[in-house]
Amino acid sequence: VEASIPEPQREAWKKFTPKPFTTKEEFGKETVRHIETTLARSLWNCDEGAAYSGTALAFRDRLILDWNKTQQNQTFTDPKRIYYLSLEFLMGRALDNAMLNVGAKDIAREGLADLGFRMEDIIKQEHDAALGNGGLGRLAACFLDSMASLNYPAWGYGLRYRYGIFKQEIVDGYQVEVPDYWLDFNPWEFPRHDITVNIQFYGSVRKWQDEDGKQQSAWENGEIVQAVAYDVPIPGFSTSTTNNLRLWSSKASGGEFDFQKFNSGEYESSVADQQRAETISAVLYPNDNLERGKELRLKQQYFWCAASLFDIVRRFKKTKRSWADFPNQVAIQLNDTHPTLAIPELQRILVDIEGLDWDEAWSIVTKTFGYTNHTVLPEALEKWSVPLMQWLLPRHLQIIYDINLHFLQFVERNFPKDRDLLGRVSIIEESQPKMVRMAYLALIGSHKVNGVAELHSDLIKTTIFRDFVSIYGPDKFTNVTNGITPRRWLHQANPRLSDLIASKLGGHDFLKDLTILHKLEQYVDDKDFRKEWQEIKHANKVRLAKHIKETQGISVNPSALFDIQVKRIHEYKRQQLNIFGVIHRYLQLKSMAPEERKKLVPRVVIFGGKAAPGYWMAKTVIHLINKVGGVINNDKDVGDLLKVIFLEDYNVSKAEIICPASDISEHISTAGTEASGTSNMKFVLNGGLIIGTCDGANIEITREIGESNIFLFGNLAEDVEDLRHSHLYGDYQLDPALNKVFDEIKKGTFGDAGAFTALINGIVEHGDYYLVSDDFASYCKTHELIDEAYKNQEEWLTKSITSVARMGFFSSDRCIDEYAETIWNIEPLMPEKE
Ligand code: CR6
Repeated sequence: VEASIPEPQREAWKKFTPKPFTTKEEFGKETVRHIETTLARSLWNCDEGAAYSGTALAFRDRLILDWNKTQQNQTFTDPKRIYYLSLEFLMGRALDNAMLNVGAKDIAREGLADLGFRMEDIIKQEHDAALGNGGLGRLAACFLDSMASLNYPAWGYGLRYRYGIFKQEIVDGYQVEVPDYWLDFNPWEFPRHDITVNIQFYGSVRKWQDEDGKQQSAWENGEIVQAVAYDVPIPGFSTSTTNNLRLWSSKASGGEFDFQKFNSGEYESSVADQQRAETISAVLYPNDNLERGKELRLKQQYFWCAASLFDIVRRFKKTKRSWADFPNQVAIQLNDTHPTLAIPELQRILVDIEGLDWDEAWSIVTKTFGYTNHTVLPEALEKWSVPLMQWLLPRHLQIIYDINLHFLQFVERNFPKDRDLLGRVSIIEESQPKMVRMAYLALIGSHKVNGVAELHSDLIKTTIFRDFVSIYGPDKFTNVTNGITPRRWLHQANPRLSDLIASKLGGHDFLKDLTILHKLEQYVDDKDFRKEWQEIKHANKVRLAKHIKETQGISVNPSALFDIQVKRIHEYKRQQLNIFGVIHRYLQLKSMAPEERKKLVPRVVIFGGKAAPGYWMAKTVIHLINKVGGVINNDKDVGDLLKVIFLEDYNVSKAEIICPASDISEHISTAGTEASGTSNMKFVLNGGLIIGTCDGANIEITREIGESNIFLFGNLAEDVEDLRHSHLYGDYQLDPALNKVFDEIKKGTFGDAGAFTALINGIVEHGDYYLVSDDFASYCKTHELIDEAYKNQEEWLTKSITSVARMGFFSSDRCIDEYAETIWNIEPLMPEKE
């Protein structure tokens, strides 16, 4: 690689290179310089917002110095890199994370204090980067943190949405969506106007035979949209490795076409073209676990895949290696099926543009890609209509048909005479209209397919991908159980607990090797340690109670049992089971004599989560929770014994306050539906116990922490299908306690009963698909056990400490190391020594 500064001048360059601040004075100087010059503010008008901006810019400068070195080191060493393609990155706030990862939070705190600001207030000024829906997007963010912390040469590729996930407001108990315009001031991104890619849509395919009689194809006459790169530095924890997250933004190409329009007086329509182009990256689709086949979504997917692959191929070509070397230099992980078009796109680049033979190209493609499946829910499996794809991406559709042909021929050779099998595994579903099954394409185009928890990885092999196990054998399938980054979810969210643990384990090394936590078990009987542990939990509950007071105006008692369910609202996650359980508790409480009530354990039941804007049933559940809260919270008979809170606008920064504050959290999906869940890990790592079904990662959490430290209930995944069948064809018996709950709702106790008819009928009339009634009795019983257990605070505390000590497995570092070894075949690249 040629350096742009010639050898003799490099000394001067090095002399002028800025040095990162190391003292509070240097930090203060940098911050004030940014406030005065970059922001054009002065000491007369520096509010907390400006102080945040100045601090963020000072840290950005620091990150970018490390970022430059990391990228340079990668360019010179040219190791195999991993490219993580995800349509969602739910990053949350960046400042606190940057300060902790570079280890300069204390310096900044003192520096800010000298200027008259409190760190806590400054951190709160930042708007969350909320480019994701839920677990899948947050997983991608945890993975970026781990890949940088472990020094893997890794890139994230995504879309730079102008609007992230909507802001949720609750008005009269209903969810209202407000746009999330988050880019007003974003110091964490670097626009790269020099890094652009032209992306084609529509058009036609021209075919011809070249001089050697070889069939050639070219995709022509389409409409061009430009992709512009925005780079976001991702600092590793306690290492100078700073990786890159590249987000693409769409822009009108501004080519001759527009120019012609301009000149011919079609000013308006040329501006309209521009707006249409910018629409591609305008908004994140707000569905979690649901796909709806919208044209704009397919455009987003192709736009992002094509730009990312162009970038990856361009980088590879600079090294002048042979194409056969591509899979030795490049690993691409598909986060769900959203980036599946990258498979036909790479095949197109290799065959149509680079002139490789089909088979040679296909062998490169399949060695390059890995595919992670995140759900077995049928409504979430992506399918795109063939006519739509024919119209938008004509050449890709041909390539997909050719991939399918080769694949089906292979299947036929190995399973002659099994016509049904061919129909079942075909990438093309023979429906009206025909559909492209993206999960099958992703699977066929990858060398490894993984699920995200053991049960889930087993389930995909026996359900949606069953036939493919017969075809390819079991080795193509593997499991990588999800994990979370302990930096954000322990150290940042719960600094006191992190420090207490560090005081026993001789420092914060456990943040880089979470298995070290097991040494905590030695201290489970240490009196002072236990006292401190309990105090920290209480302080975190006080912090959340304060937040509830500030945002909802409701006072809750921090000594009550905090029972929390925060996640997207979805029927399969069963917030309805929870709220029905709350009503059941309320009815019991009301029926007790006042003397009896005094023996009860006071509870605060906290809900939070967004419903997809078009998901009526989920919105009804939010409505019911709010109505129930309105009645119970104002009932004099109840007082402090039961409170029901719906926290508005659940997001990453709120999760950082919520997760450390639970006594119990709820992970109660119908068995076999939640692929993994990751908030279960966050709550347990912060010393909360959980109530859960035998689903997703709950099963492995139980195995690690021990059955006596978790409250499991409900039917098992293996029995779900039979139960559903019996609801429809047997004689169906509604749980009697649940029936009483329904009667109460129908009486109008919680407002207009008609509003909740569909919710009740889904269970009573339409087969109770999610087994709410089947699990109701064991759910309520288990909550009684929780009340009993909570009365014994000493034992509860022992469970809390023991659980945390056994959570080492659930670090996303472990998870990333597993991907690196079993799927990506990549090694860390240590930063150069100073
Ligand atoms: N909705 C799963 O449902 C899992 C995450 C991350 C999900 C959830 O159980 O923890 O992915 N699936 O693997 C999809 O988004 C399709 C999710 O977040």
